[in-house]
Amino acid sequence: MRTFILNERQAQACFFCLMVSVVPGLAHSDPSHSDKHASPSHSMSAAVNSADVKILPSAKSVKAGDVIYTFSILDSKQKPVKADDLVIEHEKKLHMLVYDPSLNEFQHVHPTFESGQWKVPLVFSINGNYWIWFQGKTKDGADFSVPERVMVSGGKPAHSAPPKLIESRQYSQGPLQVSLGQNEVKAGEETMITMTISRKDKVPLKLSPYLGAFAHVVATPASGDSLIHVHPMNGQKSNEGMIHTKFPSAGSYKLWIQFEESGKVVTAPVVIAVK
Ligand SMILES: [Cu+2]
Repeated sequence: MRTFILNERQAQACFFCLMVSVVPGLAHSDPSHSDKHASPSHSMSAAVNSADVKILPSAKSVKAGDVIYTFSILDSKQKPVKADDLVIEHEKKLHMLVYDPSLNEFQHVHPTFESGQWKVPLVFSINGNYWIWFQGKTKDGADFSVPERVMVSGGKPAHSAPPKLIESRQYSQGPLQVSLGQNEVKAGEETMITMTISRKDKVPLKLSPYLGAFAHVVATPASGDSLIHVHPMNGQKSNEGMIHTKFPSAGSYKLWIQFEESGKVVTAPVVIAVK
């Protein structure tokens, strides 16, 4: 049992921090930042075996284009999981993170439960054997983060994979800029990386919470086979977030940082080299 001590202001700012890190085959959920922090300490809760939750997709392969992806969820007792069986987290019952093996294509979507089935629209233009992570929390308090694959064909040729990830802690899109702190990040160690959002033009920055958090940060290594999903705490300044997480192994990680600015969701891809 590890305990992280944060100062009181940080802890109060951390209403919704969830960190889930899962390696298939050795599936474990690591909700070191689980949902509510009334006290200024973060403690690890008991590991939840994500492998107990099963995803049954209606198709393992799809044609490129606009797809309605449908699936069922089974709990540890093989019982179908309906919308009522899940707790709302970050404004949604279920979060799906979708990316191709090159880590160039990324979607974060929220399925709905209709007529006994979960469904969600996805858009695929590039071929590849995509990863899909299903993240949610059952009513008994168990966080799950379960991976699936879906093969997309009939679209544009797949990007080469695995990607060569070159460290880049800055991203800009039009006048918007996201910069991460330059501190060294070591495998297996708790780390705090500052993220700063700014605008290069004269327009004032208008940040609003995205799905109940300052930002959503999703990270995966070049292999794509594990996922970290963490919500930065508010930093000292209103345009600053503090990404508190732990990268399990050395190597480069691709991060997709999502936040809302002037009413639009921005996805900022960056790469961190973990020593
Ligand atoms: Cu999130």
